Amino acid sequence: MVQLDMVGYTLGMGSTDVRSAQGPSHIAKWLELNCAWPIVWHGMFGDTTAARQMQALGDIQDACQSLAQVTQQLTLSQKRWVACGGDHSAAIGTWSGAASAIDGPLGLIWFDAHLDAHTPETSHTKNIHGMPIACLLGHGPAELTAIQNPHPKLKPEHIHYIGVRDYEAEEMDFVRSQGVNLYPIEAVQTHGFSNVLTQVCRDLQNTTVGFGLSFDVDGLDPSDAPGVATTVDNGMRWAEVAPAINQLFSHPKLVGLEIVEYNPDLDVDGKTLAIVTELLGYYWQSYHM
Ligand SMILES: [Mn+2]
Repeated sequence: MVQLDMVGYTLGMGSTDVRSAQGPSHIAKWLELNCAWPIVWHGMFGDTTAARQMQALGDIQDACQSLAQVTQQLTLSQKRWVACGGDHSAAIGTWSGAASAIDGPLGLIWFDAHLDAHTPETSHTKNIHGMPIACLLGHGPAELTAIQNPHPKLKPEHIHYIGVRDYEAEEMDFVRSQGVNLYPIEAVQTHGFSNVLTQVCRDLQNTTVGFGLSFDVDGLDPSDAPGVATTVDNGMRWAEVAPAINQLFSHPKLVGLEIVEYNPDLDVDGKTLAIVTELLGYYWQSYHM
């Protein structure tokens, strides 16, 4: 039986609410008790010091560096993996590692209510979980843009946002000036999540050698996924998202999955954990198709 290769990012200090750091341990415990798949955890990286905002830079750099080494190694071994946060600053490590492992452009589907495209200069909160896209494009502190190598890890045309509905003008200006692909929530609701994802896949299929999915739980509607610190109303509904993502997982160019911002303390009746574990189930099953 093919094993599920996982790595944890136990760090929430990139956010105002640090408790997403507990996400990986809750997910690991649930999997241990409830499923029979062989699962290998390739480390849990992150510190629990009190450092916040830009003072957390060194700790986030260290955790992202460790995370990047794992995703790079697994990608080089042609293994699919899951990186599990933690807050969305994880993405700097996850995708720096994946990009360093593949020979050619990496694509990224960014499922999120937010753009996460601030630099320290434009950020209102100075929270690093609002900066990963800028960092991956090569904009931001060298500690975070030079993980694995000093080059930008992604090109704007290979990033596809889906479901964005909460952002500051500075990051929208940045994203637009860079030419990142953007499907705001209105577009998703007009065309349907499945059609949007099909369109994105077709594009990534033609323009990249591999691509990943960064799944921020807050992309979903809070009625489905209340267990996140930064809930935003009018999100995508899980019932519509689940079948389309399940189908995405069978795509041969998919290199890895990242799940971030799950905050166990804020969950209601285990609803969010149920979605996260259902997502993992689809992912694992896709290996056997
Ligand atoms: Mn995010």
